[in-house]
Amino acid sequence: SDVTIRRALLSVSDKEGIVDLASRLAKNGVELVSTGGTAHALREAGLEVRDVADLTQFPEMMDGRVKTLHPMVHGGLLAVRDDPGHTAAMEAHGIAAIDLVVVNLYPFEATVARGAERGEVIENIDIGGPSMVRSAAKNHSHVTIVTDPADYGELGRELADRGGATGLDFRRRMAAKAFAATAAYDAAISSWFAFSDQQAMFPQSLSLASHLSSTLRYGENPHQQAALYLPNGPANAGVPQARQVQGKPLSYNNLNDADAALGLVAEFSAERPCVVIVKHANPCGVAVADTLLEAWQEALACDSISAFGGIVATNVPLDGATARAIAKIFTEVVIAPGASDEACDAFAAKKNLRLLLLDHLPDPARPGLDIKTIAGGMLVQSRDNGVVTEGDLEVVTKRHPSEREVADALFAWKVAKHVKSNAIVYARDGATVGIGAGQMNRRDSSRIAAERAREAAETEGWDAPRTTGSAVASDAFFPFADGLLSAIEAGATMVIQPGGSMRDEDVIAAADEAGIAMVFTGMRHFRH
Ligand code: 93A
Repeated sequence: SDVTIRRALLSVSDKEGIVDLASRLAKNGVELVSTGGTAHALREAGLEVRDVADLTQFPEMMDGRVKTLHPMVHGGLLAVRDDPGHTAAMEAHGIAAIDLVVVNLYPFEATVARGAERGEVIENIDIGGPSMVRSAAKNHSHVTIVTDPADYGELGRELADRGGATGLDFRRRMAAKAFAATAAYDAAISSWFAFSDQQAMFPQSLSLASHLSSTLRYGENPHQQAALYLPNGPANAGVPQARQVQGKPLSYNNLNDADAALGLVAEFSAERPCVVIVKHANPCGVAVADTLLEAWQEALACDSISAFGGIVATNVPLDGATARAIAKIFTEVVIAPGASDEACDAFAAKKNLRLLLLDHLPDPARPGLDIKTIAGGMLVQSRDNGVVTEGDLEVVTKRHPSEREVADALFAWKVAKHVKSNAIVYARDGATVGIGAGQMNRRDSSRIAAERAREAAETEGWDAPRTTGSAVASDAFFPFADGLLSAIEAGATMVIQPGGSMRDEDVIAAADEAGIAMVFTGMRHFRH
């Protein structure tokens, strides 16, 4: 099954290593055939090359769009060498066999990535290249196809070992790689067509192709298998890589929770230290304060029961005092943009605690994709990178909110964006005081959040739950006044919500009657 290479067609966009490879082939007495640019590069290196145009008796035409799309090329690639019908056709038309094809394609993704205009992107859709790749790969019983400069070395060794021939194993492996390359190439093109008008989806959509990064011990449950995949190409740009400094390997749930915690804490500017505690992918305590230690204490006070076994994220580097306080309760993961030596020492005794450090926090406004699988397919959407600022707020009640209420409302709103729907978040003085997550109706989320605040007051020995005088955020509009009424009952004096319900008037009337302030954001933050 060894096939001796007598004639090779070289046509590469990435010219790296091609001269070395061609010299080697020439020394073995292989006839070299090439397209314009490649032929030029080889001649410059002093090699003897035959132009494809000479083989086809047609000039390269239409700005190179038609160079190798010709029966003299594809006949030479596709002919089954031991089929009498095929060899008769070769003889009748003067078609000579091509034994080796070295092709790499027009740089479509790189052209898109550098922001080229539509016309230039289209011109970089390679047609002739993939056709040769597919012809050669299909006929790998007789033809060798190499598409990746990283494989030139192995091709050289194969030829050396087998006296100028390649073995079937090698050809089959390279053919598999070749079809993977053309499949990925076409996937990139189709993504570009689908999303080139949507800034947020593209070019991230090109990078749905990913590679296995590591296998995990198990998935969400021990009977499920799991692995971490990372996108190929530029999708990771701007997202910092976390380094694990200590602790057991990260589990599937750890990674999921740490991502949720990091995503939320990154919403808060480093001007004020912020702590986020996450459990089961929902925040159970979030606070900003003058010091990181205070922020930790306030975040913990929101729901110290749920914080047990939680994931903690900070928006500023960890200091010793905060690390010692965190280390007092059982914590699965701590993730932070750096930690002092003192902080690292505080965690060192907790062998199981996984400490993850980053150089900087990810930009919450970055574009990107959200992917989830459904039976038989997957759903892809652009990330929820929407941000609401004070200028976006529309006051809809008679009473206008105070400055403190607005600050608490915007804080609660940021948190609510990261809470599973239906999300209700009470906040006061820069700390969450009650969080209701993942309920099927908004009134239940409201009640649970208020109940949490009552329990916290009992645990901490406060006179009253901290929902008194709080701002409350709802991730989507209140469809009825009842959800709002339970928030008023809990003592909220300010409401922030998207608005847009058919019954907005009822809801506004209920707010006015209670004398509270309410603002509409005009943006919804469902999260499922
Ligand atoms: O424009 S094409 O789609 N039409 C062709 O017939 C064709 N043949 C080879 N592109 C074609 N190629 C591509 O040209 C190859 O895939 C390779 O990327 C490139 C090499 O051109 P040159 O040797 O002129 O640099």
